[in-house]
Amino acid sequence: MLSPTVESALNDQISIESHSSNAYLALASWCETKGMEGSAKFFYLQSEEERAHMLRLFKYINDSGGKALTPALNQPRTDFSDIMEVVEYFLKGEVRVSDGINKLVYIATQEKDYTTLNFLQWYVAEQHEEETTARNIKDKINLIGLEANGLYLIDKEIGALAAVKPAASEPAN
Ligand code: OFO
Repeated sequence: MLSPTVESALNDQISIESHSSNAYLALASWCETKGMEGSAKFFYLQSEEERAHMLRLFKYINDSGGKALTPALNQPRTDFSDIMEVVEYFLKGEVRVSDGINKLVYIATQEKDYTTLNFLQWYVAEQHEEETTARNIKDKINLIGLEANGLYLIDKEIGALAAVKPAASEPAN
């Protein structure tokens, strides 16, 4: 059984994951309209992943006797000057998600809710992975540069990341 405090914090995280899914859809669209197909594929997949993370929270709250709330959608940012700005926005988004997860872990600890703490471990590991991915892409862009054939190579690199990503799956529990 969830305490009202934990339930409300979990619902806050639903909003964050939902906003990320929406924001990454906008990034995918920006990339696609700039002819960066590899990067578009990567962000479409990221968007799906964030939705899967949101659904995992839905299931957990409802299975634990609470009520998952469908969040309102905010208009995400749609304009960027270049791919570096897109990736920086992506990294910022992941840091925001991590902050939300850390806050949740803190609240679950305060509430002595060890089941929720255990549930959150998957998110803690996932966020570490996602922040690393975003930082690695940023490093690669710095290395390659945005001039001459740089954009082509960057798009290939980001597209290659999409190729090794497992398809986002529905939550198992
Ligand atoms: Fe769900 O925010 Fe990243 O992975």
